[in-house]
Amino acid sequence: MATVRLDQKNRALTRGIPNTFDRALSNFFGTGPTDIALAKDQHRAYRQALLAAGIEVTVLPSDDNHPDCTFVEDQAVVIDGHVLLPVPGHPSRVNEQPPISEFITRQLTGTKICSMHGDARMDGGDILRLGDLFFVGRSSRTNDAGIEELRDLLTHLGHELRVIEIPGHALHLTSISSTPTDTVIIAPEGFLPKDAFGELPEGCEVKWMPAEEVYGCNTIGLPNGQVLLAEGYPTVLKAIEEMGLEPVLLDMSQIREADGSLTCCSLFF
Ligand code: CIR
Repeated sequence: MATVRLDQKNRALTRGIPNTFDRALSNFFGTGPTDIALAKDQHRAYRQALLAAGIEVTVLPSDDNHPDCTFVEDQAVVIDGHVLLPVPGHPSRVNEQPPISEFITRQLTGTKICSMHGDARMDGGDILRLGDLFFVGRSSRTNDAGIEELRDLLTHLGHELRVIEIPGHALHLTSISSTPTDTVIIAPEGFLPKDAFGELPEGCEVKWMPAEEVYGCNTIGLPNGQVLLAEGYPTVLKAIEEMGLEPVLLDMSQIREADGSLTCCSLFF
């Protein structure tokens, strides 16, 4: 989701919360969801917010064999209608991909679908797009071989890719940054060096937020001027309001317990 520009956000794929969600991987923001019914309600509210903003939302059935299956962002990289199917960086997540790739392939007929091979590993959550400039996190889930496969696709499309080192106490690049518009990155202090994103195109900027609001830095900007935000991060909320955008606050507490942020739960295509 972090790989499409605002004007490309028309349709979103989501996937329900499985009954095994309490077994989702949880090593960063959370220690594991404890209330699956509440997680399902929070996911429903998330889908509703996208629908209310005029996005066409598809919900794939969840899969109890894959506790992390809700986090569809990691499973496919859609860039300008092209699709890269990564090999997910955690072995337990590899078999989540087939229903997602089948759906995307059916929807985007006639487009180029590339699959990663060999030792390449990548989670879609490590990619961030600012207009036509791309960033990728080198993380515990995304390795150099994966980054080179992404670079091949972006070079073919004429886009620049910059690599950012993700510190060991963060999961993905999108766990610690997002682009609520095509010209602004928001990121927490203390996770990345101040020059991590390099020199940005004219009119673009990074807005730094307090470290304790790291989870709130993952936002979803929408074409209608709304921005989905997690509840409980006042500095991020104020920054979004000061940008003249309309915040839509969502309770993400149980999804956060599984280290999932807002962008992780959808794949725009
Ligand atoms: C995982 O560890 O893979 C999941 N529990 C959370 C994935 C979150 N996805 C994302 O940041 N793009």
